[in-house]
Amino acid sequence: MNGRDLVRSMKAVGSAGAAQRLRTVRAAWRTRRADAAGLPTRGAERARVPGPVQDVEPGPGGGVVRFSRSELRITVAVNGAVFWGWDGAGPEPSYALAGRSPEPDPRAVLEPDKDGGWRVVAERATVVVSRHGAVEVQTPGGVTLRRDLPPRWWEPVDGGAARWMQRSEVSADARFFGLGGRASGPRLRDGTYRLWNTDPGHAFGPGDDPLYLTMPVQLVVADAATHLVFHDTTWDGTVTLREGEEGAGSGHDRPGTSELRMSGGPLRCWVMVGTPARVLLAWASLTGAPALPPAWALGYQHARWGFGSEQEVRRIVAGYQERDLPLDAVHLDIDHFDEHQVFTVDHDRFPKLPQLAEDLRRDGVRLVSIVDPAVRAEPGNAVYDAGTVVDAFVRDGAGQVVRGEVWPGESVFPDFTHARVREWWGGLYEERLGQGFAGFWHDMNEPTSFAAFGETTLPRSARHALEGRGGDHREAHNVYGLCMARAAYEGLRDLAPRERPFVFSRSGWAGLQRYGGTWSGDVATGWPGLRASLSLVMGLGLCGVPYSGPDVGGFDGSPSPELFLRWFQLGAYLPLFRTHASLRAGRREPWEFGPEVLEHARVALAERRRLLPYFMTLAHLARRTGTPYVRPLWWGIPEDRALRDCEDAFLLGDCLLVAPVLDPGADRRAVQLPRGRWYDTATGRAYDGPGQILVDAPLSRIPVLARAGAVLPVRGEDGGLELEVWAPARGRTGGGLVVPDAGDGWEEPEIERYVARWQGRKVVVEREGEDGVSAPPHPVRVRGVEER
Ligand code: NBV
Repeated sequence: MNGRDLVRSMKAVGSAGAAQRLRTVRAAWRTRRADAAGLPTRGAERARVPGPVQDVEPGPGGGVVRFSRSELRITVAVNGAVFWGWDGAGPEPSYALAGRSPEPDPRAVLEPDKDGGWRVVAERATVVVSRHGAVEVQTPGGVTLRRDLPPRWWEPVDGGAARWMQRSEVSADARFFGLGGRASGPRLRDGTYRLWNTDPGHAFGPGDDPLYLTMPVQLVVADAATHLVFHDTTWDGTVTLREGEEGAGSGHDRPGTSELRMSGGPLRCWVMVGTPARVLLAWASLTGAPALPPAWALGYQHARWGFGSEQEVRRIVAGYQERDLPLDAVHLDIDHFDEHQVFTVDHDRFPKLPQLAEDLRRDGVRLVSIVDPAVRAEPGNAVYDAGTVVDAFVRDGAGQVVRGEVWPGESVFPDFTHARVREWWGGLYEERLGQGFAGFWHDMNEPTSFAAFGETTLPRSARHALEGRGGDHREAHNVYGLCMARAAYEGLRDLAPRERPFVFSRSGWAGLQRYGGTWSGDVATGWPGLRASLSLVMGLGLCGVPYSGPDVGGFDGSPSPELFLRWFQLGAYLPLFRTHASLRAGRREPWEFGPEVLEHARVALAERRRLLPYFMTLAHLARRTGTPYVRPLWWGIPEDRALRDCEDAFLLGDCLLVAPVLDPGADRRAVQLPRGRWYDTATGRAYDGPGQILVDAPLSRIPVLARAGAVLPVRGEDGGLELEVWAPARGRTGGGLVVPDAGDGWEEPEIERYVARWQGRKVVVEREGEDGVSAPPHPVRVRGVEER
């Protein structure tokens, strides 16, 4: 947060502003002093490269290759993922991994390669190590996907963390995606991206980097194959990407490059090779299955910073009800806390919160609570007192509890990298459950601590438990939000074992999906912000975090009716569909933008509700396969170059292609179609891909196309499940999966599998089971036959 932004947000908190501003100056000085005393000074450094190969030691799944000044450990795991670590680094400990690292694949062996190098041949990839420590990943057919040049370290002469650099080349046609939530993607253009979770301190647009949730995960899509590379290091760093060029200078290809520079931490990585689906499956098997949200969290949710009082919440909810607009959850922001203190309630403005929750619940509306990690440092604050007793708060190098400045004033920060602290914090959600909250929204957990100058986070020298290993904030910063999410998730599993926890978190790291999802944070109101929303959701999905969505309408200011509507229409097709805005922003209720917007928003809401069983099925499939609900158009056909470059549309599951309107004044738009037949769901008109088409996009709707042959579960008018079937192309068959979910709980529903085919002039749908085919147990509606 820079000075101007700080002043702006201070204004937002009102009269506390002046005193708080002073405290942010004090906090900044304290950080500076703590770091001066607690961090090693950067003195002389010695550069190092691996040097020439000396010998090897084969081991399970690969082995160790020794160089004169380093050693490289390579292991191919049973899930097909390849691990390698320099300087003896192994896969554990790791905050990203879901459990122990996967077993080595006994079939993979280290064997000599040409020119004194070595290689490990595995089923899905071959890893070739050169004599000087370059590491190449090849497809089983021998095409090079990635070539890492020998790494380089700079070691402080008087000890301490070495910084390092890893330069890699990818094929000239490759495109980069990932690196967590990036506003300028999803295709990552040439530039430098920082790996340090950061609250930008103002409403952000596509030019802002980094944001709240970064991770060193690159998904690289190329003709020969897709690969995901994960550098398992939590420290601060940068990635500089440069796309390659085919037929550059004198007809030769110029490879794409990635240069990773880290300020510390182990140099180790995982690589997965295959189709996008296989790669994400391997990634989920490594870092954990995405948590399954309760069904209501796939509905429509409404939030606001500054709802003010119980009456206002009731008024807003009544506004939805009177207009017959579906609403599934309302979120309460920090203003419902007593003076912004986490796990408290302002009883003047919210005197009967459990009653409010119960009344809303009766109408099918859940309450969600914001949870900030910063605890007001004041004896008498119950969380502070209890946390002090269990020694929960982060200390500095001299052993003093670190104090920062956040919404509740001078604050302390739980050290979520300690199991005991997580357990204590997880137990605090009991108070929230008692108030009637059903879901949790983690904010400010980069972590953010206001500062008049310098970084708006904890001092880098602050000490953390790091699961008993001990270390400082340089290492713990990026996993702070991840560990907080873990604390909540595990606490909620204990406190309400029959319900699926619903947690979404602003910050996080690789593996966040195990505990919940995320959202855009404070995306700027404006057309660029709308585009950034989609970029974030797609990019995060490709990093294994499938549940997310933006602040529909943007966080600040007031969107034009048109912008609000277009955002709302996009949001209706994203996993987290939530309107939200800042204290000072204009309203975001759909009726605040005039009757026309209201009617069109109503259609979007109805469609979202109708698609709920489909969203639920996608959530189950994400959990089982790691495949995100929202996928780039190239998902099934990564070799289609035109799709690879298309960023303004997406696939929602296998069945739908959604083409949001991202520009003002549009009443039609171009859509890049993947191969096969697609129906415009509004008109029933069929189009054959691949190719570009122009479709109508009147203010009343955004174009949504259905894949020929698709079978998708929808909610019928009576609330029951129905199958919507889109006629396969003649001579072809189609099908789809349905996971009938009970809405909450842990029961494993059986996946239903359907096939659709032509029988004479009719399309028939059958359920395929273990003992043959049968008629579907749900009503079927076939579309795309008569309309053509
Ligand atoms: O808690 C207030 C806001 C919240 O509404 C928003 O969604 C978060 O991203 N919060 C940030 C803190 C204040 C930001 C200026």
